[in-house]
Amino acid sequence: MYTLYWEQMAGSIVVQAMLESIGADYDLRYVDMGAGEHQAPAFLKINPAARIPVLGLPGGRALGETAAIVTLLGERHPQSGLTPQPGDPDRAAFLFWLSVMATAGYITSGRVGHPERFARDDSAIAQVKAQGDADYVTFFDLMERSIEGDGHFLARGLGALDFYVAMLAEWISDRDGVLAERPALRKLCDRVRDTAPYAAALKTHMIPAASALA
Ligand SMILES: N[C@@H](CCC(=O)N[C@@H](CS)C(=O)NCC(=O)O)C(=O)O
Repeated sequence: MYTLYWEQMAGSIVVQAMLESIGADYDLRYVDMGAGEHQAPAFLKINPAARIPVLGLPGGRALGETAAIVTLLGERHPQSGLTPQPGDPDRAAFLFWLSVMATAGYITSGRVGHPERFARDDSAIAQVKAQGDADYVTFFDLMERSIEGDGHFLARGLGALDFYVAMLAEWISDRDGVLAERPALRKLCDRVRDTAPYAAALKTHMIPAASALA
């Protein structure tokens, strides 16, 4: 049994979509980041980096960092076909794009969402936000140019990278506008939203929940 520590519209979306796709047994534990629960001692024992998502593994260990979780889940469930396995010719592209999404994508979304954390004083916040917005658009331009498949990131078909990039697109404030100008990305995001695993994950992440740590 896996345990997914999650928060509304957080990076746990891609992990839950993978768990659903795999057909794994898992339970959900909501962490109220607004109340600072990710900074509390109980949670820091689970993830010392104080971040969501975290995946509790069968046997008691826990793993943070979205890219690490995606890679591990893919390796533990190769039959799912969600990630190219070691030795697969697509493995290098998978690792490369996963790393790009985790850095240029996820980290930039943090600058857009919380510019105050990247500014030394209040007067710099607006500039940080403006540059974050511009970098986020640049990231989605890169995604648009790099989609190999027809409605999927890699030509081989639906996989974890599709769940990941579709999740990053959920966080764009002008999602419809950005996707309207990027047809390949829009097709991918539409296809992903139409899949049952991702739709289930998105539904979970849109509904407020009660804390599981309180
Ligand atoms: N590098 C981490 C970033 C995860 C992250 O920043 N998650 C956000 C929620 S989407 C978070 O936990 N933020 C806590 C905070 O901002 O203090 C990953 O890829 O998993």
